[in-house]
Amino acid sequence: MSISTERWSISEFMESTWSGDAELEGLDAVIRAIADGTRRVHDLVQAAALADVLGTTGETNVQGETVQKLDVAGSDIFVEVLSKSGWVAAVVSEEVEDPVVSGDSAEQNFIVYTDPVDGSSNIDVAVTIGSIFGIWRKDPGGTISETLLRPDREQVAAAYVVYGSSTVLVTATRGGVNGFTLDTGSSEFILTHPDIRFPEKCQYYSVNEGNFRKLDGPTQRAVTRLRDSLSLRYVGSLVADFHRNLLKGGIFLYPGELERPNGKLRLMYEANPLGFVAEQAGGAAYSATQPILDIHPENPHQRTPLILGNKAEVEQTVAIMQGG
Ligand code: P6P
Repeated sequence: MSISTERWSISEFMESTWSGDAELEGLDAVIRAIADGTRRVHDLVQAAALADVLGTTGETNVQGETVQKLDVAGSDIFVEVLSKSGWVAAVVSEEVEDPVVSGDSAEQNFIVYTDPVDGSSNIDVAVTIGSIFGIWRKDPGGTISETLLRPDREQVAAAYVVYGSSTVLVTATRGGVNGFTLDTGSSEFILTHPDIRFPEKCQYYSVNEGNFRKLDGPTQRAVTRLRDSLSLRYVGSLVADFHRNLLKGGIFLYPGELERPNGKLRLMYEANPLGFVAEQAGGAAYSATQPILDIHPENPHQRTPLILGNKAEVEQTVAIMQGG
């Protein structure tokens, strides 16, 4: 059933909004590739047990984490569609230790970092999961390997997908943040959330309260302050928690712990892309000490603490965490 024919498709939106902006040249091809991959992952997520994508492969990935069948399927799909887009020089996936290089022609000048299926273990219990993409331009003066670790602030765009009660693809450029809902009847992504901005009011905080005892004193004080003033919403799926907080107002934290000072989440394909989206939507994203986008990466899979959401709430929380 086609839900709406009155709203822009993602292609119509990109043609109307991005064409003519030299900084975005070719980005539409990358987003179309992500949309194509998302349709395929959406089908797997919906089929789940029927497509034999539940459970683990029995292997561990380069991070030493248990690999879910959907992790591998999603990574294979997004690496394939991005590599075939004609505009991507290399893809770095959480599931693949080394970058997948697809070519170094003049047109292939994007580098894409992706967490292809974030929160994948939730698929076994039919809970919302997501895909995350950070998009940089290759440095024209350097080789691909030399320019893989782009400074975070040089990110050209970011995108994420939330596979929930509906499948929503959210794109962010310096021109703004826009959400597109998959119309399963027509397989089109329809503009349903134009110009997304964080609401003024921060309603929710999202943190794993079960880790409270692992936190240092200032961080415990910061979490206690949030607990005393906001409602707790924690799915255990970063994209689900971030998307709700972006639309309804909220702050997400995965802080460093006494035994794990850099926390759990990845800089290049979780914190950076969502930090880019947050900043373009009027929010903020910090590690324990600085804006996420000010971090100069040292390796593609490095971890970082992440405090992400309404700007005022994030800045106040980080100030307390720093002993303020
Ligand atoms: P915990 C999912 O495994 C994930 O990487 C993120 O999507 C999520 O925010 C976080 O880990 C949840 O971690 O330790 O609270 O289960």
